[in-house]
Amino acid sequence: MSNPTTPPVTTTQTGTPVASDAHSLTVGADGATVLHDRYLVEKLAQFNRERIPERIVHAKGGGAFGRFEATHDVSAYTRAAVFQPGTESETLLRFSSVAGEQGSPDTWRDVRGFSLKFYTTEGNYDIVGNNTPVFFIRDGAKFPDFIHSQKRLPGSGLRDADMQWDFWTLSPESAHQVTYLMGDRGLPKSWREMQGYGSHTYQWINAEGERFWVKYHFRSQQGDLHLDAETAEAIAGADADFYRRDLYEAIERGDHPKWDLFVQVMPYEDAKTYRFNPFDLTKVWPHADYPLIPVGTLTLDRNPQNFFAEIEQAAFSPANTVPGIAISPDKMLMARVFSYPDAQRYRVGTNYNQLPVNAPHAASVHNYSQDGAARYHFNAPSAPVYAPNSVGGPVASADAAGEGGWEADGSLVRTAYTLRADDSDFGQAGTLYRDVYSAEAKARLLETLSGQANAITVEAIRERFFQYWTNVDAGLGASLREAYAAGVNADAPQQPEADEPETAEEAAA
Ligand code: HDE
Repeated sequence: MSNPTTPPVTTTQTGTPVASDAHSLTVGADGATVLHDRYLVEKLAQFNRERIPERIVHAKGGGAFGRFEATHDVSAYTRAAVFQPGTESETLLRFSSVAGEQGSPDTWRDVRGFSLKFYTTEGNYDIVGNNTPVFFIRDGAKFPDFIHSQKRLPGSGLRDADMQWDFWTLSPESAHQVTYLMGDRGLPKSWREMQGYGSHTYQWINAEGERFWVKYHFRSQQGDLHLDAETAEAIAGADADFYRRDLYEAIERGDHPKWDLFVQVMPYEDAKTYRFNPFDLTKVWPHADYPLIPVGTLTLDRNPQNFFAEIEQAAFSPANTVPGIAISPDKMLMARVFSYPDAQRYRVGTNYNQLPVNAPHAASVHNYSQDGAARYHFNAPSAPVYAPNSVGGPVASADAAGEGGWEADGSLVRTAYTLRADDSDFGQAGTLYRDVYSAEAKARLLETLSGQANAITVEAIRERFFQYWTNVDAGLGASLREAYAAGVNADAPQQPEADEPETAEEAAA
């Protein structure tokens, strides 16, 4: 730091002192500005390039650094160093809303992102999940269409209930997640007071090479709390950055939020005969079949020093796995493994993984990749640029990689997952509504959905909306129809009785 009494001289980006912070170089005090004012040109050009494309989804967010401590022994299921008992790893967690743009209010109803990076000794491991255990669709091919329907109309630039419900009601696999979204999970009280999930099924591999299927659950020690719709709406107007501010201020005052990590573990062979497809991202695994097993605790204790460098440029990806952890045959997950690094090469740049926030902190990089825009780190000039080589360059190792996998065979087809006995689009949504939601939560859901019914303007979509909720729960569907009919009748203009006087003058006449 410089001494405040003698600040440094302002310089150009190449370190040359500049003559003025406030005056352009002009021909006389009142004359034209000249193009060779290199500092003016540099300053304005740099400013024009301050923004990078916002994330196409999850644009608005915030995050903090912390640590994960593995407190329990799950070595029977995974060899991953990060989950061996007693291990502590540095972490970065980013929270986000899905549909809103960078400046959108934090408290609009939405699913919330929960993106976690572990800087492990075996490379970076990312769990990029949400505050819900399921998702709206089960094939990545539908993702751009789904997101288009949640974002804005091409002409007016407005968000639109008709297209949201058109998509959802034509995609019945969305029912479980929409039941979460329209319920209390859609309006968390803060990022600190919500749960996190890996959502997908992942694979764990132990030191003996045995494989297991797992689901991640992060339980907030602060509780799982929500805002009521009216409060959320008021906050959206008063403080668009409500969640971002809450997290930042909590950490600044030393109130460090914590989550306990649990996993559900399914033996590898069970997946073949389980009563529904355990890789279908629209389903949860009942805890009665696969109970929660504790793994460790995550604590956030350090705010970023620079929001842009460390949060905006942070790149999370389900492709970032480590030895002992792999993906599963979930079509959504396989699409994501392509999509995230692709988005990040575009959004941040080819060498995004060299940035301090994305580079490994506890492992080192050895490979043959080179060059590309904004390359910062490079190999020693004596290092070979190709493999195989006979001069000591890095050599890949299947043992070190500890990759997972599964058996697969069949023709190339474009079709839905094979249906099993208990596979249904609406079953688990109905269970969530009937058996998990309290009476108060049910009442709040009914009110939210009644508002949605009113926001839909196309009759055929509204009819499908009623049918969709009837499929989730017949009673809920009937209550919604009733509430809507009552509202329509209440809103209908009241006709005065034909022969009743309308005004005092008429009455007197
Ligand atoms: Fe994402 N998603 N997603 N998503 N997603 C992105 O990645 C995508 C999905 C989630 O804090 C993007 O770098 C596809 C499920 C979070 O930086 C993009 C599919 C879940 C974040 C992308 C999904 C998520 C993202 C935007 C269907 C929860 C914020 C820019 C196959 C389990 C990450 C970027 C952060 C971000 C694509 C579905 C969560 C475009 C194609 C399911 C939390 O790559």
